[in-house]
Amino acid sequence: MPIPPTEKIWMDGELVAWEDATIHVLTHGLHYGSGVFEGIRAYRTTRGPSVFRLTDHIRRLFRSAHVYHMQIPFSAEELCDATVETIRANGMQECYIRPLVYRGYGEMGLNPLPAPVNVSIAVWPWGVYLGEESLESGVRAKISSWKRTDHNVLPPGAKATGQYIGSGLAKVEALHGGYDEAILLNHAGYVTDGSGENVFVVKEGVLYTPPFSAGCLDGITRDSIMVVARDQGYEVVERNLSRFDLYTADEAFFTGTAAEVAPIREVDDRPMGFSGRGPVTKELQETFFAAARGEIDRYARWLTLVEDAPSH
Ligand code: PPE
Repeated sequence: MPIPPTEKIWMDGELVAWEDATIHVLTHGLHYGSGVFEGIRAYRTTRGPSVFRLTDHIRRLFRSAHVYHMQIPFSAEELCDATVETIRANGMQECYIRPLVYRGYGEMGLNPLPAPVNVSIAVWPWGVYLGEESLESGVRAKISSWKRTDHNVLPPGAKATGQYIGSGLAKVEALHGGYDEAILLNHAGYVTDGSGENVFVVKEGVLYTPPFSAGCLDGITRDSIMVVARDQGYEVVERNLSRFDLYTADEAFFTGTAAEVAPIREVDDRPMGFSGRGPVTKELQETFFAAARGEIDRYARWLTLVEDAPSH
């Protein structure tokens, strides 16, 4: 489905009309993937829209930019304010938010340093990422023949636009095979993450997820789920997972801003112990949504209420 247009997009400090948010075809980032980005969601709460873990996302954006020698010409605070301003300007109650920092129009060539650094923030309604049914019935995942980039190929902890071309290969392979999502292994054969989600398995009431050293993104939803799970009394272990661990889990699920908390029903045609949404997944999923919707005081620190934020 094409992106549903909203009113305004924030570009380098200005709100411009959606249809005017265009760039030159010789933009560096378009040729070489020299950009970094974030995916953030805002949820409806009884106190108006609220951005989930905004400062954590913006901090990760700065870390990603730092790795690629990009000097963002705004402070983290300015980008947080700009995010809120963009949501407000579009009158969104719930939306997906896409901040993008990219090498713009300037010099061509592989040295990115002479090209300017541009920043944009767009918001739009993005429904259930892995399909309407996914949050309840779960998805069918396939272990990809494509490997996740090694730490010395492209740092997996930096959310760079260019690296997602590899995630696209994995995603298409999964879709062509009749699956919903891909799970990528690293070169040692251990699980890293999905094409755009972190992975958890549940075995005998304990949660397991790969460590960053395996080559996954330091997902903010992953972190939220770890906090929520521990608060609910679950043990959460970060350790390398093999495909055997996926095939023999009681439950498994993906976490991500776009995907939210999506149960994995099968991996490589092997149904999970609980085929569908298992009880632990359901409990954590419900708690996650309640936290994001401002229903749990304990997690109020994760919310940035759009109506409370200063306007400029
Ligand atoms: N791993 C990868 C590779 C990844 O891209 C994401 C986010 C995650 C894990 C989960 O991270 P977090 O969102 O902080 O919990 N993927 C973003 C892009 C999805 C897209 O299709 O574009 C997202 O979820 O916004």
